[in-house]
Amino acid sequence: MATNRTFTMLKPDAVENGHTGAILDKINAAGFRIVALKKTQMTKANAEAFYAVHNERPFFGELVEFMTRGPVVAAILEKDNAVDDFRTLIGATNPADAAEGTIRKLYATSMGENAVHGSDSDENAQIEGNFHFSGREQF
Ligand code: RTP
Ligand code: MG
Repeated sequence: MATNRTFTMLKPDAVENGHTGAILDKINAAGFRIVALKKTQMTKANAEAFYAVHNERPFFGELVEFMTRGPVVAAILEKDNAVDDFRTLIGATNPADAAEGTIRKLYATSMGENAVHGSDSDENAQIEGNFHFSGREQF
């Protein structure tokens, strides 16, 4: 299986609740290599652009409000089959449906405030990684 990259953000709920270290430990233990990492706060314009694919959805305003209310921890991760394996590690969007042991099962509070983002395709992983990190910040 090819080594490739995914992009993640630990969302404001996870950072506020003090779960940054525990979630990074789980990501490390699952075999992902950290290519880039930073704590940052998105502006409204950043969040609207990042989640533009959802701009017609009823939850869009709430999502932008949530994602900008405090800092996130953004990272590019590398591993064999990174996109799919990372989505397995984080679990279903709604923590009530997430498998035992997944990051969302352990740390998410609701469907909206679900602790962590994971890219849904190789193409989006590249777009999202480059949204947050310059070439000189990726190793
Ligand atoms: P993500 O993009 O953050 O990794 O999450 P996902 O693929 O599992 O879910 P997606 O459908 O892409 O939705 C993006 C984020 O929007 C919020 N959401 N809220 N209240 C709701 O019904 C609702 N539905 C989605 C969540 O924060 C979700 O992760
Ligand atoms: Mg998504």
